[in-house]
Amino acid sequence: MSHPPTPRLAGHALVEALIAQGVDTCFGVPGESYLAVLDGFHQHRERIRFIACRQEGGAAFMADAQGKLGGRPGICFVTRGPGATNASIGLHTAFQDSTPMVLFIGQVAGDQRDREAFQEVDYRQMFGPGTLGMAKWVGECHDADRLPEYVARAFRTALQGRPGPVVVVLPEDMLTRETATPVLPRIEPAQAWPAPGALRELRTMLLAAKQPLLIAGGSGWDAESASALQRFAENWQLPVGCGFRFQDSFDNRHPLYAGDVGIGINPRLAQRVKDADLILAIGVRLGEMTTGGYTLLEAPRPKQKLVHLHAGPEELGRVYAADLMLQSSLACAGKALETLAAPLAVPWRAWAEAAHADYEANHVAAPVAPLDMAEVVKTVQRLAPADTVYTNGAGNYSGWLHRYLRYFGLQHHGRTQLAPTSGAMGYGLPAAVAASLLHPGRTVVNLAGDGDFLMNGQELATATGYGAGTGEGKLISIVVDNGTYGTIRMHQEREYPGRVSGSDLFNPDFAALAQAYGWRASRVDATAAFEPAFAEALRAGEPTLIHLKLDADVSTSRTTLAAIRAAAQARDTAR
Ligand SMILES: Cc1ncc(C[n+]2csc(CCOP(=O)(O)OP(=O)(O)O)c2C)c(N)n1
Repeated sequence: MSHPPTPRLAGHALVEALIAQGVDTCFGVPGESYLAVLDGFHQHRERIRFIACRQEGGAAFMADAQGKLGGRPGICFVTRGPGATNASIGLHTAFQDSTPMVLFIGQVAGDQRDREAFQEVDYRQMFGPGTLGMAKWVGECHDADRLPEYVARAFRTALQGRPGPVVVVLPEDMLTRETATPVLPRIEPAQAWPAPGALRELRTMLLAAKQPLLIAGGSGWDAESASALQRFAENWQLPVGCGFRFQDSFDNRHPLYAGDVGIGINPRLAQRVKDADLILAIGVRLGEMTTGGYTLLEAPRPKQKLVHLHAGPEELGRVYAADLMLQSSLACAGKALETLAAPLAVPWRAWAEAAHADYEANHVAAPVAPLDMAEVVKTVQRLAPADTVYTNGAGNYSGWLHRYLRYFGLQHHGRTQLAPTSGAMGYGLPAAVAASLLHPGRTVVNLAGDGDFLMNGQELATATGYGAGTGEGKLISIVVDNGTYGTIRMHQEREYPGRVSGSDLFNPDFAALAQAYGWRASRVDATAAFEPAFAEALRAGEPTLIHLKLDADVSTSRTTLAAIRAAAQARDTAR
């Protein structure tokens, strides 16, 4: 019979509960509201580490990256009011990405509650499920003996159904109480399998289809289920697209791959989505970015027949009245789908081949001088190891990555695309730092815009401080400096041509800035200089920033600001 632990601080018990859940790394910014937890990290420093970040937004993005990479909740600790408000961007991002994550927030002592005490905020109001889109659950633990129960519930809620972020609020006086409470065992989420009747119906719909298209995505896949999904696609010869910023859900090198269904979608794929007679949306949310603003699939009743498989019942039918809805964990989905017996031949072979040919044709780019971003991305992929993790935030620069990088499918190296479907600027650098610290043997490449980068540039210090990118795996940040919030400038030229307002940027010397943080750095103005700079970064013993100077007129992988402005002016003159 095991004996209950000897009494220890609740803050220590909390750290022990995390260790029992398999956590070995937490991200955060310290605060006086949870000193007892920090003391717990000291107590158990052989088994768990606390990475001190430079801003809670960066810390929360790191936890999101941890959740995406490991499939278990990423862990972030922040202090009350100012810390929690800074961290909120990571919570929102994790919610939109369905990333399992637990945000622990230090709280004012119980006997000070509801006085608007120093930095007091009511997190159930602020982040509660009623806020829609911030957290799946907010718990506030007032009883030290019940801390393991709260941790277990937090992990279960973050993982089960549609994964997502949860918040656990920790009143300061609770954390300093003594407790002999035992920790609870590691949580494994209950898995939902698609119902057999629904699978039979799906087979009937497939047999009746002429031009089907599968769109894969979402969070909760494992390698086995991702392989099984590929076999399902192969058995039925289904062309496969990937949802916005879930481009690693299906192997982009596969002859059935059709491209990504996101911002900057290949226009031929957009047309194919519209022309399909059956859409199988497997695991992916049918959000604004994956549906072309609810136009590729008309809301609420698309012209195409729609099958939607998702882990969360609340997502099924939220917008679209699908013809068939299947609730299933993604770890089960592929395995269930591959059991559907396919006919010997399908009538859509040419359709599937054309879909892949369109994808390949979209890789061919007209050369751009002096700096060709398509070549930059292709060079990165050619030189970087196959299991490289790629990260980005928001901005037009990400369009080159999305269009020209081939992601290899989850069964090969797990998640290799860390990118926010929420379009949160500032995500990429902290996500890259986290990936590098969690997987020191893997190379991590971040592509950032100049606006995007400086939203969390301070996390360069976290990387240096903890030795990221100094081992076998390299850490490389490529900053695309066009001197403008280019995405906004593009929209301005489209809506209000020639009237630039609020989108020009003053920039530091990014290379000098990185060097001041202890990074190596180089500056590249022309395509030919990129390959040697990147090759050097792959050999280096420290993390490297490559500062790219890009003409602001090179707006996207498809058009220029001048062309957008001219079209808008012609439109306005014709009015
Ligand atoms: C946190 C946040 N603030 C504002 C925005 C709105 N926004 C979207 S893209 C963008 C500009 C991005 O500029 P940059 O990083 O320089 O990339 P570029 O578009 O020039 O390639 C802005 C301001 C956002 N998505 N996220």
